[in-house]
This record gives sequence, structure tokens and C-alpha cells, in this order.
Amino acid sequence: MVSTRFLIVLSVALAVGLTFGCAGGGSQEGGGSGAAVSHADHEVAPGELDDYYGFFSGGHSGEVRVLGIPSMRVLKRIPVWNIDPGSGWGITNESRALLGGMQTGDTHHVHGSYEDGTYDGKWLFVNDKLNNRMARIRVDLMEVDAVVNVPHAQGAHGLFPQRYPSTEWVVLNSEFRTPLSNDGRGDMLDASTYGGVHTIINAADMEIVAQVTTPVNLDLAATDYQGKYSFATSYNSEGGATISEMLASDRDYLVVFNWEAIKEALANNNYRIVDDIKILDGTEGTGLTAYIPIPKNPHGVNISPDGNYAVACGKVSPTVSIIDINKLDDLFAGNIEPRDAVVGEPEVGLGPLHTTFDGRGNAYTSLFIDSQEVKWNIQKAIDLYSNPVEGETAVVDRLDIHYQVGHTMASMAETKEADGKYLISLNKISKDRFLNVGPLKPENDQLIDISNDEMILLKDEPAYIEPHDCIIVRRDLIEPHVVHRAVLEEHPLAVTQSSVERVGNKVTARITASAPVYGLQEVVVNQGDEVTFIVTNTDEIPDLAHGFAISNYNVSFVVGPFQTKSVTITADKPGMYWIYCTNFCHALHLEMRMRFVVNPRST
Ligand code: CUK
Ligand code: CUA
Ligand code: CA
Repeated sequence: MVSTRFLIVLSVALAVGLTFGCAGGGSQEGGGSGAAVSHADHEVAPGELDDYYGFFSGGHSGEVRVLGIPSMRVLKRIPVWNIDPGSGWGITNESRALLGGMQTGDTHHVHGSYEDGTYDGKWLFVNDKLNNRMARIRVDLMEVDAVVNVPHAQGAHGLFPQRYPSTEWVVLNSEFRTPLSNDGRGDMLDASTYGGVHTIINAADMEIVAQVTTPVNLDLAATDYQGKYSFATSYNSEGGATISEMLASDRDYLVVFNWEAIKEALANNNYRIVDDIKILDGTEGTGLTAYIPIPKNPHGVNISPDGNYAVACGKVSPTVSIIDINKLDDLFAGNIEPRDAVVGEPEVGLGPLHTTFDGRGNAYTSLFIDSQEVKWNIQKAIDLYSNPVEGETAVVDRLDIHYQVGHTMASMAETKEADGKYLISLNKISKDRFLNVGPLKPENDQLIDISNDEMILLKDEPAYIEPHDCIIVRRDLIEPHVVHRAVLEEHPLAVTQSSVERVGNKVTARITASAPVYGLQEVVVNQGDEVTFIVTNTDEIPDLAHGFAISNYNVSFVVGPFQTKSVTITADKPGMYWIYCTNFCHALHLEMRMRFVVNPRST
């Protein structure tokens, strides 16, 4: 059986790759050898600042990480789908309202909002593959400010914001096919009824604009540089439910979504409504989509910074497919066949997953099985496709990485301002590269200099489970606030005067925090009362944060200057409990505490 044979080939290749790090790649061409660039050129000395922000997804840790590039210093962890007692995320009323009771999530892709093809520094968008949501992070505060739940989707995976003229829409793919109305009716094991959804979300109000359904699954996502098309790779054109079924065909699809046609269908009420969401039929022939056959179980799709090409990685095929975006108008007009849009398909190595760009015409593809970064020239690949020359290849350089690379990203590469300075290889396995910390090792994010012809490995950086992707953003495009003043102005509960108010069995304690005292010395309630604590940090000194932790009541959060947070608990344990500041704020920080007294229920 063909499918079984492919499975065996794939699993043998994976096993070899996992054992030896570099399996089929052969010798290392160049990389790290003779080039006259000193590592010191890329050092960031103590007290010096990095040139770039790196925003990394955190995988099933549920968070987003902010790194300085090239130092690779971890500057901040932004909690998103996780619980973080360090800040109180998932503990405060404000964050719990956004998380809707969920405690976990799986962030694979983080991308910034755009203005005219480059970052506008306003928002970051993050997917949750686990509970099918998307979060928005305010870049000025580096905190989540909105969440949208996405029904009809499972494996909410590939995410990409509109790049031109600016980010009005964000698209989110469902990697897993499911019944559309997944309410338990019908034969739930009949996979032929399943579909994927390309969800369009309005970036400003975080509402779902529409969902375009497809018979196939939709994995990674991209948008073009003209505001006309979005893209999804599909590895399950077979409509299979098992791994061998999903590997049956030699080709699957790059699915193209036509935004003009989608807008027209919406304007003409050419949709169904399911659970209050507009559902558009994206089957082949509706004019909303085009299905371009490409080999085989493809994974990443990335757009070259000049806007001309979509590059889809073959994963199970050693090829990448180059799709000419300028031919898509003709494809939708019916003037050409889908495969006519493919203008190159170079062999690059085993297990190609993702591609990034240097803005000088070169692409860099991650090879999971070969454990390599491969640099290849786009124009050369296109020329050789139409006019093959014996012994010629588009490959320019290869660099062994350590080991098993997933995503790879170059500086500013997802913008028209790609500058080709740094490349990050997000490797799944570090094996022997760091001190042994037991059976579960860190991952290894490697920093590579790509400013020369040859790639030069600069740095290994251990990473906690499990960044999938990152973007590298020039620092002048990011301008965070110094204090939370904007939040104080926006928060309806901000406290200026401390007080305690009781209505029935509901108690509200409004408390200011100003080093080294809280605005109240005690709060006295009765057992069984529902108590809401609202805390505003009224200190004006940047970064002077106060904690608010209630002993034995499982409450701990932090409020930054001008920030307000609240928590609601049931006073179910009688006794006296110290509330204390967790964040070292003052010489008298240890004295910054107050009492919470719960009188026993009179029987
Ligand atoms: S996916 Cu993980 S390596 Cu979720 Cu972007 Cu390719
Ligand atoms: Cu306030 Cu420590
Ligand atoms: Ca397939």
C-alpha cells in the first residue's frame, strides 16, 4: 500500500534525524567557516540595548515572550492563555473575564498589525490552537486587551493579519476538519461531512466577520501585500481521519481566498447564518477560493517581501512550491489552470517546514529532518524550473542547526522592509547543546548572521516549552508606555479614595496602593460574604509595582503604576489573614500589609 510505504519512509527519516541531528544533509557548505565576521560584532554589552524586538509564541506554555535581538535576552513573558501569578493573569476578575474560565491554551503564531506592508506597532495577534480563540495584545502595554472565541473551528492554527492598506482583517485557519455545527447531531464519525474554516476576524472590534468553509483542512496562513488574497496550506485534501489516509495523495493544496469575491458575497447576502456567524461556501467553483495542487502534506506558506511569491513548504516532499501571486487574477478569471500559477518547485532537502526571506532575493527554508537551514535564490529556482540545467541548483548555502528546526524567521521578513541581518532557527531539540537538566531538555533557538553570502551561527539560546514561531521587529517600530496611565483612565473601577461598602452579603473593598502602604489597614467581613477587592496603584514612579496577595485565599496579583485590578472571593475561612505586598517596592516593603478578618458564621 502506497500510503503505508510513505509512512515508513517518513518515520524512518524522522527517527534517523532525531538520533543523529543531521541525517540526509551531507556536508555543511560554508556556514560558520572562513567568513571574516567576528561574533563580537553581534554582542550587546551590559547596559546596551538590542536593535530588534523578537516576539515569540510560547506553544503550550500558553504565553508570548519578548526577546531582545541579537542578545536573545528574554525581556518579558506576556501571559495569554496561561495562569501567571507573577502578574495575576488568570487570577484577577479582568483577566478571567477575557479567559472565560479556560486555564490552558496553545500559542503557535504571533503576528503584528500592519500599515502599508510593515508593522504599525499597535497590536500583536496570537492564536489558541487548543481552545480555538484569538487574543490581541496591546503593544504599548504588552498585555492582552481582547479575546475572541472562534466557533466551528478546531486546531485554530495559521493566523495572519491583513498587510495592506492596513490591518482591518485577521485570518485564522482551522487545522482540524470537524462537523460545522458540532452539536452532537448526526454521525460524528463520518469524516466526509467534516470541513475546515477560514475565519475572518475584525481586528478593531475583535468580532468575527465571516467564516469561509472548505472541504479540506487549513493549516498555515498568509496574506498578500495588496489586500486581495489570503492563503492556507492544506495537508488533508484526502479528507482523511487517520494518518495513513492523510498521506494517501502525492499532492494536496495551497488554498487561495479571494477577498473581493468574499466581500461581494457578504454584500449580496450570499451566506448562511450558523450560531450568529455568516458562513460562506468556499468549495471549488464558488469563486471565493482556488485550490492549487502542490506536493505533499505541505506546511508553511510565506510571502516574499516584494509581494510577488507565495512559498509553500512540501514537508513530506523535499520541495518548496513557488506560486506567482501576480497570476492569481488570471486564475480566478479562469484564464489559466491552477498549476499554471506554480512557477518554481526546487528540491531543497528533507522535511521543509517554513521559509523566510532576506529582502535580497533569497529564501531560507527550515529542514526538519535534515536539521538544516537552506538558503536558496528565488529567481534562480524560477529560471531552473522553466529551463532546467544539468547540475545547477538554486541552493546557495546550507547550515547545520541543532536540531530539528520548525519555524525559521529573518529580521523584518514578514514585511516589505525585510533587512536580511538576522535569522532565527527555532529548533525543537537541543540534545547535548546545554548542561543536562534531566530527561526533558530545553529547546534551542539559534541566532544566525545572514548578512553575508554564507550563514554564520552566532548563538544558542535555550527556550522553555515551546515557541513555534517568532517575528523580529525593528526597535524603532515599537513604543511601549512607561506607566499604565492609559489604563487608569480607562478602568471604570479605578480607586482614588479607599473605602469598604456592603450591600447584603456583598462587600466591596476599594484600596489604593502607594509605597509602602495600602489605603486600608483592615477589611472585616462575615463568613460567607462575597468580597471584591479593587486595587489601584497610585504611585507615579515608573515600574513601581505592588503586589496584592491574600494569605490562604489563593489570591496573588500585581498592579503597575496607575493600574487597577480586582478579584472576587468568597470569605469561606474564618480567621485573620494577612494581605501583603509581593513585589519588592520600598525599604518598608515587608511592612506593606493589611489584615483581612473573617468573622465566623453565627450559628
Ligand atoms: S506550526 Cu509548529 S513548527 Cu503550529 Cu507554525 Cu510549523
Ligand atoms: Cu508594595 Cu511591596
Ligand atoms: Ca495529504
